[in-house]
Amino acid sequence: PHTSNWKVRSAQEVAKSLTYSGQNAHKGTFGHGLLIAGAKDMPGSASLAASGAVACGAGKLTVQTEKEAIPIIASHVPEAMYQFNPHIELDHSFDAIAAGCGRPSDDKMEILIEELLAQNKPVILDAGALHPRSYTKKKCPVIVTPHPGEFSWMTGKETVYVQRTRIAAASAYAVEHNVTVVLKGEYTVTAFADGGGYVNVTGNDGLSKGGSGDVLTGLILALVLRNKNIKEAVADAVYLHGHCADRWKEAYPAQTMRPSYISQLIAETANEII
Ligand code: NPW
Ligand code: AMP
Ligand code: MG
Repeated sequence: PHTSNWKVRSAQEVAKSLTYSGQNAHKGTFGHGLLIAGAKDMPGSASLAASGAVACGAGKLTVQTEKEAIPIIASHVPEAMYQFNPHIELDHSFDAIAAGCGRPSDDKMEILIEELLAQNKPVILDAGALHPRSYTKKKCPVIVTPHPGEFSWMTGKETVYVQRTRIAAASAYAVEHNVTVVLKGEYTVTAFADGGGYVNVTGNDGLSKGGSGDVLTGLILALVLRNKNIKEAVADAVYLHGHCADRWKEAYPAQTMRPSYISQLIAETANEII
């Protein structure tokens, strides 16, 4: 990759994104997100992602999940609307879509992904929505958010190799497939289709707990809804996610951090940056 196109996202840049607000705003101004996540054995993944999206400014949020999971998720995220019919009308009602947290990577998911890629609103793919695939029929901006294990599976390259070549590996995939890659883990790498990207310097081992990645998906969804500049939106979400954990670690042992705290810490940490 061209190193001149690679940067570290700064707090000042993130602040700009957080203070953006619409004049005469109403909930429609800030976009309607669709989150396809969670199942009866993993309702928490959807709760975590949906809480992240609401805490970070999604105007409206619909969660598509299994029927049995709805009351559980809704008890944590009353702001969201819920849908259990697996056939979703992907008309013009959604402004961005995130899929995969707490979902199996099966044939049903692949069929759904094909439909998602055929519409024109930004799509964020995580966990069960990640798969080795080409994106030849895609008509929309795509953001994939693998951890190194998932990226290894998507690319067929060993996890150790991925970790040794994080920037190069993420960048090569982003350029080849014309997508944005968020390769998670310490120093998360966000690679863009133009060969540039960001290395993130926030975050710590307090995030090394099941559920942290699900929250990140929600933050990305919210900021993509609020900011037309997808590159900025993704980099800002990654920054804020880590920043919340850094604030926690200043006051408490990292191991006491819980993924659900990220959404609660957004307000306080945003205030510091602004
Ligand atoms: P190892 O063996 O630990 O070293 P999976 P998942 C590797 C949902 N969740 N660096 C790891 O390696 C998610 O949304 C639901 C290197 C292992 O091989 C998903 O849908 C929750 N390697 C589903 O569960 C909370 C790394 O990847 C493999 C790595 C499965 O997601 C939890 C594990 O990956 C969870 O979020 C790194 N930094 N990170 C809920 N409350 O409902 C990972 N690996 O098999 O995809 O398992 O990430 O837990
Ligand atoms: P997932 O594996 O999908 O749950 O995602 C884990 C999230 O936590 C990603 O955003 C990682 O970047 C973040 N994370 C986990 N461990 C660390 C760490 N040691 N330092 C920084 N970020 C981390
Ligand atoms: Mg994950």
